[in-house]
Amino acid sequence: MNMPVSVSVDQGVALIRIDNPPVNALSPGVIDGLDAALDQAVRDNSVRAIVVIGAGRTFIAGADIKGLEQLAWGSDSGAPEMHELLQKLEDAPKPVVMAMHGTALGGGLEVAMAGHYRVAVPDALMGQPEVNLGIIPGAEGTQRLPRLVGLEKAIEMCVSGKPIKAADALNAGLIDRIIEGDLASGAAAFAREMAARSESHPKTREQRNKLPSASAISGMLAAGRELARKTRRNLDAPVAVLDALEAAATLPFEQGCAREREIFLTLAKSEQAKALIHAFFAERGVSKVPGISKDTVAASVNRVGIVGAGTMGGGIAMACANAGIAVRVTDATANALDAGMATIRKNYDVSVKRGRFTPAMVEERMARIVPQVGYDGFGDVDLVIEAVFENMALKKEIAGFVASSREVSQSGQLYTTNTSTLDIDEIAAATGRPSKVLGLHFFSPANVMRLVEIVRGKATSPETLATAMAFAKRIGKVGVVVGNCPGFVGNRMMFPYMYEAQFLVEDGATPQQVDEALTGFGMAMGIFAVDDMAGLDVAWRVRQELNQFSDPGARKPLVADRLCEMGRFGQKTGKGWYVYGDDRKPQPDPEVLALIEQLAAANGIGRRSFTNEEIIERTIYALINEGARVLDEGYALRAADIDVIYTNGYGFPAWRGGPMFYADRVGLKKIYDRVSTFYRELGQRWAPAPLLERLAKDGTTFKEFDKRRASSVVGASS
Ligand code: 3H9
Repeated sequence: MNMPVSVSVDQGVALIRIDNPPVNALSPGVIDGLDAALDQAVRDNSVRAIVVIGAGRTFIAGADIKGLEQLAWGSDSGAPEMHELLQKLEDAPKPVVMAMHGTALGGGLEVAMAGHYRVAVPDALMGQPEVNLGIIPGAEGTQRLPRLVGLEKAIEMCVSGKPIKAADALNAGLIDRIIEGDLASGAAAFAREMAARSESHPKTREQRNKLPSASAISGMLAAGRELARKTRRNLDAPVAVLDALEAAATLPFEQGCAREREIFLTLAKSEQAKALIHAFFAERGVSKVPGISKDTVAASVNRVGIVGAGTMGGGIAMACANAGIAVRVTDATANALDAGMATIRKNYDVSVKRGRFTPAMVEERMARIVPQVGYDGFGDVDLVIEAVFENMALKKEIAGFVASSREVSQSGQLYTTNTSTLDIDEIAAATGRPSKVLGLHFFSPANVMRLVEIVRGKATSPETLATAMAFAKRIGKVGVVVGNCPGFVGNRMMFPYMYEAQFLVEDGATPQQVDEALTGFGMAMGIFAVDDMAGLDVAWRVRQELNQFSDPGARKPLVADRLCEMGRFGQKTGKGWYVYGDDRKPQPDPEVLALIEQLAAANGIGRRSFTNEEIIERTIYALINEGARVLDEGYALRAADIDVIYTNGYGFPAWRGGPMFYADRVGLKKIYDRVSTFYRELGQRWAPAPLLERLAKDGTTFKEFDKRRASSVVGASS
């Protein structure tokens, strides 16, 4: 059996190497192995100094989140107990140097902080990301970090969960030296130097000089709590971590550790931890797609051609340029191109103002984007992304032209379309090489939003799919493979949700009340504010293109079309469901409220008031019911994939895990019962999804369904 921790001794330095792929997580074997290795190194008289290093691509990326998942669901064996190990490291009679590369995160950084010294390669990242999993550091990180970097910096790191780079870590006092070149030998040399310099070595727990004075503590904590509330809305852990940091600044070390442990254990079993850990694994799970294995050859994508310099095309161009990919952007006229490039420039300027990029980084990125009328040079690109507006005839014309013309295309080239709703197979057929075609559905703003739906057509080859998945990853996106149905997964589910919200206002709620109920639930934005931002004309065009209300018996929303006929397209026209002033904040518009009442009266709709709970049930349950259909029909591979789509592309709160995880937590029986009641009261559109009915009656969950379906094929029914 491979031991996860090994020791080798060279010229008086014991090198303790942790080798627990893929990320050297602190499994029980690693913790025990470290403990034994440390004993061995201390006992060995030939050893003067000790270096702890990670094998493979990283130092320790944290506690084993699988263990934390068990803890969240009730098994106490999942909570690593590291107090003894950390104390032993700190009390070691020989200098212990932690040598970091890759990522030293969570428990990884906590181990590192118990060493006497820390060194790192220039591109190493260090952080306490626990709050992103709904917990706080549980291995004394909240007690040692402020002792090394000061309370203010520790607050910033623990609340944001964002890792810092080696240079920042050196400045802050988290590490002692940056090692250029080979880390193991550089760290060993440093260790020898420290052994020769002194008999005693700094113990982090004994340091107090970086902790603030008693009078400064409360101001820092108040600012930290404000930061947590503002930047980590609805999350419990970023607020709770302040209590542990307060203990670090005000209590002796051991008492501070006890306080941290208490908070950690409470949060580790919370609903938010369950949901966020689910979200973590769900996001990693999307790369597991039947038919795609390590052996499926993904072509590398170094040059991209984008058709359309509008909002989507421009955002996609930025996402590519940010990842070092050369981009050609074409549009029909020089004016359209100029406008598109001006928007890209404006967006980059905002990034400079916010400190995300330096002006030099922006120039580098701008230089990667070549605007052009016509298709010169498209013959050399590896991947084409068509991003023109949602019109099938136009999309087919472009697909036919680009894919069949010798000058602008080559046989290995992938052709993709950024349609948000239209039939990929119809577009693929127009190219004459459908195996190289798929949908890449980006979300606006495409340079910011992490989600891309990768739409597999019926002829898409495994290699094409693998290339698209690798490309999405390269440009920093979460690519979720979905099947080809109108609206794919995300938008198909959004339609019933959006229309239910519109029926609710016809029935007596107001757009503002619905939006407030939704943001109160945790959605990043209310659906009416989302509609106004996306442009009401977009959904209007989709309604026509997909002929969404062709069934004469179906209830049709009355207001949205009328708003469009009035030229109220949302934010871009200053008016939509709301009215917008210079601050772009939505304000209720009496004209819209009057219109809603008038249309309801003219159509014999009785109006009444709604509680927020009813609003949530009518909207979120509509989303879940359609999600169950999408899943059952095979357009989504897993319920967890739907969760990834909704938390990354539609503002669904990750701390609720996503709509399907949320449904599991509410209980599918309860959801099914409500859906059935709505079906009786409100009609056909609420027909319970067969899968929801089956799972509810079996007393099981979407999570269980995912486990059972591991070998299904996405898009099987498309
Ligand atoms: C913690 O430390 C609590 C402490 O305070 C102590 C408490 C007592 N555990 O993301 P990738 C797997 S909380 C188990 O695709 P990348 C991951 O599932 C923890 N598994 O790679 C995937 O598996 P698979 C604090 C883990 O290169 C594979 O590794 N630490 C863990 O894009 C590759 O992952 C964090 O929150 C783990 N800790 O990114 C760090 N980490 O191949 C969480 C990864 O089967 N991890 N896996 O799907 C990350 O942020 C990223 O994984 C990392 C690498 C940046 C490390």
